[in-house]
Amino acid sequence: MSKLHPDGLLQLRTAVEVPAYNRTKIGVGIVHLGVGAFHRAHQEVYTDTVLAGGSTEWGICGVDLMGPEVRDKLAPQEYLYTVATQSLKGQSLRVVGAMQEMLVGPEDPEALLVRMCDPAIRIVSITATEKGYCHDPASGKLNFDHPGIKADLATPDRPTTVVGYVATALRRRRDAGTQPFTVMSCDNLFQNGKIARMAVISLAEALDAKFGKWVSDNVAFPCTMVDRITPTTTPDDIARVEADLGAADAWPVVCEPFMQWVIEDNFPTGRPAWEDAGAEIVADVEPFEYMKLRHLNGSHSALSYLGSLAGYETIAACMEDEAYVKFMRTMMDEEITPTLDMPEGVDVEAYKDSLVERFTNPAIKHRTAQIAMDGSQKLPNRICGPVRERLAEGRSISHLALVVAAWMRFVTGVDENGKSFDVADPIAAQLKKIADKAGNDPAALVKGYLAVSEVFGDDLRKAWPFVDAVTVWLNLLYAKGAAAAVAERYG
Ligand code: CS2
Repeated sequence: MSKLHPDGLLQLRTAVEVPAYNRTKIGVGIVHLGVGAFHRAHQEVYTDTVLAGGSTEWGICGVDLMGPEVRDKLAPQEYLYTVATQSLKGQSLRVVGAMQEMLVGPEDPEALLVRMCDPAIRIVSITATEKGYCHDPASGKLNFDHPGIKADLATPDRPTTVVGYVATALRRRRDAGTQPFTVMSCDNLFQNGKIARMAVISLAEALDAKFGKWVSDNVAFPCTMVDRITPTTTPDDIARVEADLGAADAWPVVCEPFMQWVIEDNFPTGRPAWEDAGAEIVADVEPFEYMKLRHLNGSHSALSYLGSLAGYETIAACMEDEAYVKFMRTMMDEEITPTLDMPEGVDVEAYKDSLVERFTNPAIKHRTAQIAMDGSQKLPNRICGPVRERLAEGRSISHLALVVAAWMRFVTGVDENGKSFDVADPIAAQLKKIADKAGNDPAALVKGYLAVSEVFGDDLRKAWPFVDAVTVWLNLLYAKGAAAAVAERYG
């Protein structure tokens, strides 16, 4: 089988969509930090459509800040790769050509800084996951004890973090008299632009107060809401894509058909016409962020912990359990939707129906273990926010408390059969220590975990209705196991 390559596009199967534009005429206008599967299934696809519409200045330089793996796979393909959209009808394939080049941060930080300082670069976009902003999720402040931030303060010209690269590149651009780029976060963080802004300004100020002020006065950090379910690519996916593509793609991405992108219109130095590709450009992204983060990502986290405990490997497997679906829907209806204030014309009921449908798609093997990762970073946005707001109004938080109890049961690192497993979380060691101290005593576990202030702030451990509800649920999870506990209350 030949390999995916620009010279072989005409030999691909006829049903495959390929870049309908001359890639050699495209200039690079965007540096994207974090070329994970999600970015390649989302922003690259929108940008590819804009390029197919005739734009020539918005090619993407993809950056991996972890290591060379993705670059080494994509470079021989001249950065072409396949997006395989999976539905009940099978898969449809599209070869995306927006990525023009790739750089690997740790391999040559200076080369990346030079690229970021090129005046042609007008946008630096980011998908670094929640933990990539090196902040304390509960307080929303930059964590100056973070090893990456400490390193970037000590040697700013050899950055390691997203925050460090953006700050140093902006400082060099200011010193060279080049206009700053716009910084666009595309992560699942509430007010992601504001978090990115806070992180970059905090580091900039610590480096030099005047520079911090300059960033604050001159750099735009639009907020965005991004959505497309994109599981990690597996060897099976690679084989299936190869069979239908008619060429071997070393690193395709698989995703659901649905995609959505809501972007705050705040790009003083220009942007691609992403609206031509279906993005919604709005003055205020906040209501859309709430709607998506709390309903979709909140439900995802809920199912990932309860599902992992019950041995359900994927979200689609969770959706085969009627009690789990009932729980998800009840939590959204009773405790999440009432926290939203949506603009007129947005049909939240239809949105929730579509979520149930999307999660049920059996062609998407989205592993509960993947979503369960980094819960300490995800819970504050997804679950603790609505809990806090509802407590302040004296409203019920019972379903949300089950998510917190399931997270606590999960991060003990011992499954329902007594088998130990590794918890993937930046504070896994701290979480394990708490579990070791508390043993299997639910009340002691609740007390220990609620004291983790980066997740629960300093207030939730004192909110008695919440503490009690979590304790009742954790007792039930230990007594019956997750599947039976959910069946008992929602079956
Ligand atoms: C998921 C998200 O892994 C997770 O935490 O909830 O990646 C989710 O699939 C995306 O936000 C969907 O747009």
